[in-house]
Amino acid sequence: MGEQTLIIEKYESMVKKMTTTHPKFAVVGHPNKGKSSIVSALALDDSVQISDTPGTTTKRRSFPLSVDGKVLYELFDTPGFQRARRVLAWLEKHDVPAHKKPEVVQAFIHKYKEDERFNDEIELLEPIMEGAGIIYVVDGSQPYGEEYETEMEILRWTGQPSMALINHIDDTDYSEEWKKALEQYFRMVRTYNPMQASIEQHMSILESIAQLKEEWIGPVKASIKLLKQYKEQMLERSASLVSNLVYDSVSMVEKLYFYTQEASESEKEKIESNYKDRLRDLEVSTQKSIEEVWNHGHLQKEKKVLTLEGLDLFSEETASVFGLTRKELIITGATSGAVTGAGIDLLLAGHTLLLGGAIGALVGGTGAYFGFNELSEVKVLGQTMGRRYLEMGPMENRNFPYILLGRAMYHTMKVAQISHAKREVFDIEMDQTFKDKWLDDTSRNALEKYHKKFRSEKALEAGELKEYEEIIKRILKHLIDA
Ligand SMILES: Nc1nc2c(ncn2[C@@H]2O[C@H](COP(=O)(O)OP(=O)(O)O)[C@@H](O)[C@H]2O)c(=O)[nH]1
Ligand SMILES: [Mg+2]
Repeated sequence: MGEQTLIIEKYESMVKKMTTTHPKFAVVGHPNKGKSSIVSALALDDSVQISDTPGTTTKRRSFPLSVDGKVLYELFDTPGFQRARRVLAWLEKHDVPAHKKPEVVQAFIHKYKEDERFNDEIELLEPIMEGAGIIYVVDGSQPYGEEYETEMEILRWTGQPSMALINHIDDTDYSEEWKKALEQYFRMVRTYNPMQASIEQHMSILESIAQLKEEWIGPVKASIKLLKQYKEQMLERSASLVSNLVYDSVSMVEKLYFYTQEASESEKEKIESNYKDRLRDLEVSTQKSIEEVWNHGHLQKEKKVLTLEGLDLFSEETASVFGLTRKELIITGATSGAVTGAGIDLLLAGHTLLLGGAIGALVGGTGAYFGFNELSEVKVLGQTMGRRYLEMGPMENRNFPYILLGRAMYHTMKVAQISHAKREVFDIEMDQTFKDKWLDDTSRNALEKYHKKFRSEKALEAGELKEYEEIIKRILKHLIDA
């Protein structure tokens, strides 16, 4: 795997490194049709200004996508057309042959550059006349209308290679009429939804874009290759973060010194709450790092939308959504040798016995089960007076690593799939069947061996965490690509 890192940089800091050869695209169209959303999705950049208010963008802004400081391509977010009729009327006053039309557009820019009235048109035409390909964005959920022809006609005057993207702001579909009209002006017409944009869709749009200009085929193909590597890299980094989270949490040991004869109840409560807080902090910081890996740093800063804060790590509801049910927990115990003798008889006797009181009897008797709130015993350690301490950890609850993993997998999957164009609050609708999607018997058996090692207080052998990471990566890949 290559060591390239993909960096989203501000235009100002990129300027020096930019060559003039990379492909450039100006995303243009009517106000409020999703231009900025498309730029955000294609540049993997969640800092693009997206707004319900038409006319939010008044200056064009550049969003280069770069790997290792080398720009793959550059997108321009532009203001929407405002005075298309006036502009076209001016252009049409010049009766010139087709190959001279771009010069007339240049002349228009030159003449009205300082004129406030044409600010938006100048801002959008300039990058095009400097060589950017045109991506014309329309909203396929609104009917087609002749007023768009003025804009499309102006774009034709520029002589630059162009394509149209049909976006759908809501569910109504007028794309058939749009296609018929757009095909008269653009060689390529594609449908693209910036809100659902997956990396696959992204690559497929890039494939089309490459066709616009022969000299772009090479660089765009190279971009596609790098983006694939980049996605693999994001997956690897996520798997590594998740693995470390589980290892650090399960093996964590919290100590609390006390200086009296016996530890007080409040000291026992204190160590338990310290222990839980550290586990929660670990989870929160891992989530944050994963969001950064997938370039969702801004979303996190503006609104805490991607965390799973509503669902406490230690609640029973969380356990049932992300981890195992009591029944499954006992089965895990059995496969890892924790439930023996009478426990196994009960287990084999059939499901009904595992319900209600039988569970209490079974788990109480064997000691294999800790309630969701019981994580690890508080031990009193230390011999010399005045240096005694309470100790909690490593994690003895066998259910816990699965809960933690389930939450981490769910969070990573959502972060990996959310489009960079999304701005509204991200809804973590709990799906009671989520655990079935990631945890089958094979994975559980593969994982259990490592969880046992993590809580054993023995040092890990070389490569052991890496093996665990591979299993996590495989599961994550499956979830994200599904
Ligand atoms: N549901 C939905 N909303 C969209 C979509 N594209 C854009 N929007 C919304 O439409 C509004 C205008 O989008 P924006 O990208 O700022 O349009 P621009 O003015 O053309 O740059 C914003 O509120 C977006 O969130 C889409 O595909 N689906
Ligand atoms: Mg905009």
